[in-house]
Amino acid sequence: MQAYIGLGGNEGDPVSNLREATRRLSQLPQTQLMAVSPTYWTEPWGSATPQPEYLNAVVALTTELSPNDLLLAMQTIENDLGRQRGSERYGPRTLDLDLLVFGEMVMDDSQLTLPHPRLAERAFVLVPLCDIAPKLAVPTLDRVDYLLEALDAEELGGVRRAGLSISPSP
Ligand code: A4P
Ligand code: MG
Repeated sequence: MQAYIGLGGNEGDPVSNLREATRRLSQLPQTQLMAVSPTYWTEPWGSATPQPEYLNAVVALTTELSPNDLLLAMQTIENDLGRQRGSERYGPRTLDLDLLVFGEMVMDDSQLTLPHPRLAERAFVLVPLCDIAPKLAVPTLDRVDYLLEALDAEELGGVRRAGLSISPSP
């Protein structure tokens, strides 16, 4: 199955954390790394208290893992890279991995909602996703390039190309 994962971080050393997360994702069993987007510095979304900019990117995987097993593996990587789950919703974090799209899957259980519920509102997700999968039809929504076109200028303004590679070295 084709899976798209959003990576974000704004604490510690986000460049190194996103790089290490990409390397770890590429080494999961029954999984291949298919694409890595450019990185972007992005304004914090959704938080009332000031916090540093995020580094965001999106990767594409092909995997035989189930979506719930992939989510568990993603949470292990978050924890290993120093993620503390604080009380503040949308608060700062060393690494956040969100499962954006998993094939055609549409689901909503206590662990996992697919597609990711806030995907269509977020330039920090849609801009890098559009770099690697512009024509992807997001289940129940629309093509990625159309979703991005529908965002307003203010949301898009908070996202700028970082030019930092997080691809694992060959
Ligand atoms: N969960 C359900 N569906 C999913 C999914 N598709 N992918 C559950 C990942 N997790 C999913 O996540 C909370 C619970 O969501 C998990 O237990 C999982 O079972 P979490 O990572 O523990 O907590 P969180 O990330 O703090 O919460 P939340 O509400 O998921 O936050 P978001 O939506 O991930 O937002 N601003 C910028 N510029 N860039 C960012 O990357 N990220 C966030 C986090 C806020 N603001 C940001 C950014
Ligand atoms: Mg999250």
